[in-house]
This record gives sequence, C-alpha cells and structure tokens, in this order.
Amino acid sequence: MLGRVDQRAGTLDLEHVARFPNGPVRLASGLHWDFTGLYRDLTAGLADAFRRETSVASIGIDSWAVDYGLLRGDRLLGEPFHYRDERNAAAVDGVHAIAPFAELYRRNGLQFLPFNTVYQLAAERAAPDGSDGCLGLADSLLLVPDLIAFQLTGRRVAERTNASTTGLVGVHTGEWDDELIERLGFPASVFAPIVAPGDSLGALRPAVAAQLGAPAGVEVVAVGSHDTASAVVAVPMNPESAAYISCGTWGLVGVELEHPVTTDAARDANFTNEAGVDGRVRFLHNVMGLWLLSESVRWWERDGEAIDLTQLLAAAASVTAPVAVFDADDARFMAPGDLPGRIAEWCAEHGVPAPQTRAEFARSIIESLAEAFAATVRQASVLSGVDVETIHVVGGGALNELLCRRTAERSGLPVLAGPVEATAIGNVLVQARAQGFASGSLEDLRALVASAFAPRRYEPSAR
Ligand code: LFR
Repeated sequence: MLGRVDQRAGTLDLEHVARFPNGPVRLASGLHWDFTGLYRDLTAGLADAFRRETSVASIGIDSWAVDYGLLRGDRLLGEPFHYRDERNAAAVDGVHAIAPFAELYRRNGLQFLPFNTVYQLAAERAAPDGSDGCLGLADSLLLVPDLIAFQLTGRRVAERTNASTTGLVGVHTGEWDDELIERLGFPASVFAPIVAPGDSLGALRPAVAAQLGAPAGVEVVAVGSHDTASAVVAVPMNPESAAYISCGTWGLVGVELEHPVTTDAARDANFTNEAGVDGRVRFLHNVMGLWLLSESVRWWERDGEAIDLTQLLAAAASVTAPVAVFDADDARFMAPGDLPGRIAEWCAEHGVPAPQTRAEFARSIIESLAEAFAATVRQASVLSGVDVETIHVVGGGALNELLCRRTAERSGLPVLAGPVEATAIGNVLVQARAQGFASGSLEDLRALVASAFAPRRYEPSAR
C-alpha cells in the first residue's frame, strides 16, 4: 500500500499496490506460515511501489501478532509456526505450573489465548516429533514484522506493540520481563532490544535496495507493527466515549486507555492490555471474528465450488426465521476445518436448532458475532469505566452491512463504520509523523482520518 500524507493540506490517501494470499501450510512438523513466499510477494510489491512513486520516504511493516521466526546468525530456522497449530494447548499447563495465570496477568496484562508466544515457546521445546525444537539452536527470535524488518535492514529489534503480545513484556514497564523469561527457562539472549513506533530502523541493506530499485534515502520506520495497534491509531474516535471493533479475521473489541486495567474482574472477563502507539493501552478482548465465515466458506468450497460472498451475505440478510446465536468465543472454533459442523455440534450440545442452509449458517454467524461484539463492548465499558456512546468498526468488517447493522441493533448504540483499511492508515500515519509530514497526538492524526474517510453510520433502532 502506498500512502500519501500531508497534514497541513489535510490530505491522506492510500493506493493499493499489491495484494496476495497468505495461507497456512501444513508440513510434517505442523501448521506453518510460508514466510519465504510472503517475503517474496511483499518485496515484489515494494519494487512495484518504488516504480509507481519515486519519492517514497519510508517503509512501515505490520502483521498479525504472537508468531515468530528463530534465527541462527542470518539463517531462518524453518518456517514460523502458525498460531492455530495444535501444539500450544499441551504447553499451557506447564507454563502455569511455573507462573500461575493470575501472576502472569499481573505481570503482562494479557488475556489468556493458548497461542500467546509464551505458550508457543514452551511448546517449541516439547515438539511432538520428540525433538526439542529450534529454540536451543537459535540466537535470535523475531516476531513476524520484525523478521521482515531484519530481512530488509539487517537490524534485529522487537517493536513494542507487538512484543506486548508475547506474554513476556511487563505491562507496566514495556520492557522484556527478564525474571519471567529466566523462570520459564527461555534463553534471554534471543530477545531483541525493544523499539517504539516512530523509531527509525535505518536504511535498507544495499543488496535489498538494489534488488527493489529503492529510491535513495528510503528508510524503515517502526510503526505499530501489531496490525491491531496500527488499526486503533486510525479509528476516528474520541477514546473517552467510544469503543472500537477492529474486525477482520478476528474481532478485536475494546477501548483505548491511558493506563492498564489488571483487576480480577478484567482477568476473569479475559480482557487484554496490549501496548498501543504513544504509550496508550489497547484494553480489548479477542472475539473470533470473520474467520468463522471465511473458514466456513473455505470448507464449503473444498471440492472446488466457488461461493460468492456478496450473494451469500445477501441471502443471509433475507433469512427471516430466527437462527441460533452460538458462543462465538468457544475455543472449538479456533482450529481450521469443518466450522459449519462445529457450529451444528455446539447447537446440538446446547439444545438449539442448528442452521440448515448456507444462508442460515451465515446469518447465524453474523448474529453470533454481533451479539458477542455488543456484550464485549458492554464489558469493556464496565471494566474500564469508559462511558461508551458510539462503536467504531474498522477493517474489512466495516464493509459488512449486515454485521454493522446487527451490532448497532444488538448493542443499542450507533455504529460508525470505516475506514476499511485502518491498519494501513495507522501504519502510514505513524511513519508520516516520524518523517515530519504530520505532527501532534493520536487525536490530531485521527482528525485527519475522520476528514479523509467519513464513516458510515448505522442507527441502533430495531427494524
Ligand atoms: C489480528 C491479530 C490479533 C491477534 C491475532 C493473532 O490480525 O493480530 O490482534 O490476537 O491476530 O496474532
């Protein structure tokens, strides 16, 4: 994505340059990412961006969280594991035997998700093939965006917003929790120095610059490298009276705070305190998100049939009979596979009629997500004390009219939808500020977002 920002002129625009699939690959060792393919495609995209725009000043990188690559010297020790791999579940108890969850929560402020890096690292050492994984061989561990930054620049850093999702960063310090790392028996030396969004990571490696035809002087700048952190930057909200839903594969539902909330109630509600840009706190909960729909569609398409999502959603919108509202948070929906079958299984266990047609399944998913979104916004408000008056939906979910409308109706609050490309916008704005094309607080940056991408409003009044 190419971004052009001029705060004084009030302009902010994005140009799509390249888009490519990024699916998991099942290898003998488990579910992995094709990092090498991802890097190939993104560098091709960068080269294309440099052909279109010769005055690119900087590059910012963001991706999903928690997953990492291990390096020995410059060599990547295998493709990174995918957080949906099954290996993590078995490692959870071992970690909690050393550091009980209540203690972890006090230290790192994170909701329990079995794939948090801390559990993945414990699983790494107890690989199902009987080996002890690659942790013992590695001399550095880099989360996915940091791994990309390393390939581009040669610098090994850990960007703070994403590092905060590992479970190994102190919620109050923003630094690696060395004592916890030592107690868990992880090699402290693999963790790279923490940098903040806005810090320069320096120039491209000369070989990379030549390969990509990069303009002279282009540098890599740390942004909110956790995609959700960048997305929250671009929510055109007043954090004192708004909640946000960053809705794509996941639905990240919460509020932005100045200070973490690590109360027993927040822990019991499984709310996370992830690091935001400018020291803000992303107090939120992971709701399963549009994964429920995309993975169902993938299942239906497994024999080669192509399903038109727009048509499916239109059919879902015209379902008039009541549909099952299931618990979108149920852990059974986490792994890839037969999602419709698992939804039907949930319904059978809870004595509610399961959806029958694909349109009913889609409607049931949307209703269940809207209900989970509404309930989670209410919880976020109670736990944090933020008096929520509006809900902002950003990300791909902002295009889903049925979901936005039902979220407004189920929550009783107006939903403001957009921007769709919030993550890319937040990424670009933090770079723009670092380069002097914009200045001020997140509120100043959000004012620019609000004027460039007017949100679409959904009223809470029922049909
Ligand atoms: C969203 C996201 C979530 C994180 C999940 C796994 O893309 O980054 O914030 O919990 O993916 O990394």
